[in-house]
Amino acid sequence: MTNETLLIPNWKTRDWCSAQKNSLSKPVADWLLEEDSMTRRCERYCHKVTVQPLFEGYVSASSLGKEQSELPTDKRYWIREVFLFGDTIPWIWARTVVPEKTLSGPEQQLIELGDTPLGRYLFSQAALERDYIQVSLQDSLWGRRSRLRLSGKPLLLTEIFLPSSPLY
Ligand code: VNL
Ligand code: VNL
Repeated sequence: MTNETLLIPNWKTRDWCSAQKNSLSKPVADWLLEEDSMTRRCERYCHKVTVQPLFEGYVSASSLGKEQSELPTDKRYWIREVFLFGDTIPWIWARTVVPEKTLSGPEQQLIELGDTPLGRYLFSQAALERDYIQVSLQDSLWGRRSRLRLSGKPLLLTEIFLPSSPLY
């Protein structure tokens, strides 16, 4: 694996629009509009999915990108950024933004994921809902952004599909 393939895609300046099925080709829609766990989906295309955390920690509202308008105002936000690998190949760069107020009760586990894929936690939760999914195409890379709720409390997920991912 070369360093080049591990470049973090540009996410801060991306424009997002609501996902309209008819504006996406079938295979792209099939990936971007996946409603079940992306981790589980990736597992169908390789032997082993692993996540490599790049950053986990709190930031203030001022260091969020355009994400701020998608989430309630809070004092701090928990950020998790990872590369998801299919076997040895980086497939997805993913960023999760969790307002501190969301981290009450069982949701406190979100800050203890380490190298456990987020989906393993999220999709074991009965109280998971999705508000919306948005998509984006920039620098030839597809991305999607979802606002989810756990027990009614919001979090924002961004996933950018890297050139070697099976989406392409
Ligand atoms: C979603 C799907 C989120 C699969 C995931 O988080 C996932 C989603 C990791 O419904 O947006 O693995
Ligand atoms: C993670 C893994 C996040 C797979 C993802 O989307 C994802 C994670 C936000 O472990 O943080 O698709």
